This record gives sequence, C-alpha cells and structure tokens, in this order.
Amino acid sequence: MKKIAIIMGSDSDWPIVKAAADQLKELDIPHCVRVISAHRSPLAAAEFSKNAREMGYAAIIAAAGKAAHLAGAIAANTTLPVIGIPVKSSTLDGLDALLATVQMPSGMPVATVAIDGAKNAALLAAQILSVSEPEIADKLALMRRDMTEKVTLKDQKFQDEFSYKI
Ligand code: RP5
Repeated sequence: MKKIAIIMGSDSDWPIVKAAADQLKELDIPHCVRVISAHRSPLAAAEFSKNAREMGYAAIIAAAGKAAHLAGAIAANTTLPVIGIPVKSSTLDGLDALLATVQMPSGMPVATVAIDGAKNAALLAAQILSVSEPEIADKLALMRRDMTEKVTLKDQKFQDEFSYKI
C-alpha cells in the first residue's frame, strides 16, 4: 500500500497534528511524521517533496501555523495531492495560518482543512488512498455508518424528551 506523509513546521504543532497520525494508525495506513519547515529548513522541504512520489507516498499532509507556507512550499515541488492543516499557534487564532495555507495561486492546489483540522486531513488522505485500496474504502464506509448511527441515537433522545405527546 502507498504511504501518507505527515509534515509539520515545528514540533510545537504535534499536539494538534497527533490526531492525524492517530487516525491513520486506526485505519492501518502506513505513514511517516517529519518536522520540516518551509522557512527554517527549506532545502529539506524541497528535497522531501521532490522525492515523495518515488518514495511511495500517495499524499502529503502539511501542518503549519503563523505564516504557514509549508503546504504551499511542498506543493511547489510535487504533483502529489497536498493537504494543508492551518495550525492555531499564534495570537491571531490560526486565521493567519488558514489564509496562508488556503490562498494558493491558480495551478498550485492545496486541499486545506479547517484550523486544527488534523483528523479531517487524515480522513481526506485515506479517501485519496481508498481509490486504489478497497480495504480502506470499506473501513471508511463503516466509520460513516457508525457516525450516522450515533447521530440517529442522539436525535431519538431529543425527540423522546421534547416531542409534544397527546
Ligand atoms: C510555524 O511556526 C510552525 O508550524 C509553528 O506552528 C509556529 C511556531 O513554531 P515554533 O516557534 O514553536 O517552533 O512555522
């Protein structure tokens, strides 16, 4: 199976990014976790993204806060799908990272999830893999069924409590 790369701009992003690694682990998807910074280690960012396809990765998750150029810098050197996680690590509550990650120029897409949306980044990466991995597709379908069941139970609880009964 192809792998997913998780790259974060700093180890201080890990408390948020861990949710992505946990989700991939739960789905038995092979992955790596790296600390590579667009600004502090730009050569490593370029080298990793240039070689990622050859190294067997199917998609790259890139998480960064503040002036979050990591996902864009990674996307600049690969045609693999890049998923950006804007991390809330500044006084601007992550809005700075969101805009820096999502506002890519035409021709250079980064699929940006919500601020601190690490779980969704992993699920999106899993969905990309599921195109060629039926086992992953089955696991994702099961997760969706579970989610629907939980919401239905919650709905029932509120209906039981608040519905007007004659
Ligand atoms: C960004 O700056 C990192 O992704 C992190 O969110 C933020 C702060 O990094 P540290 O100063 O904590 O290493 O590049």
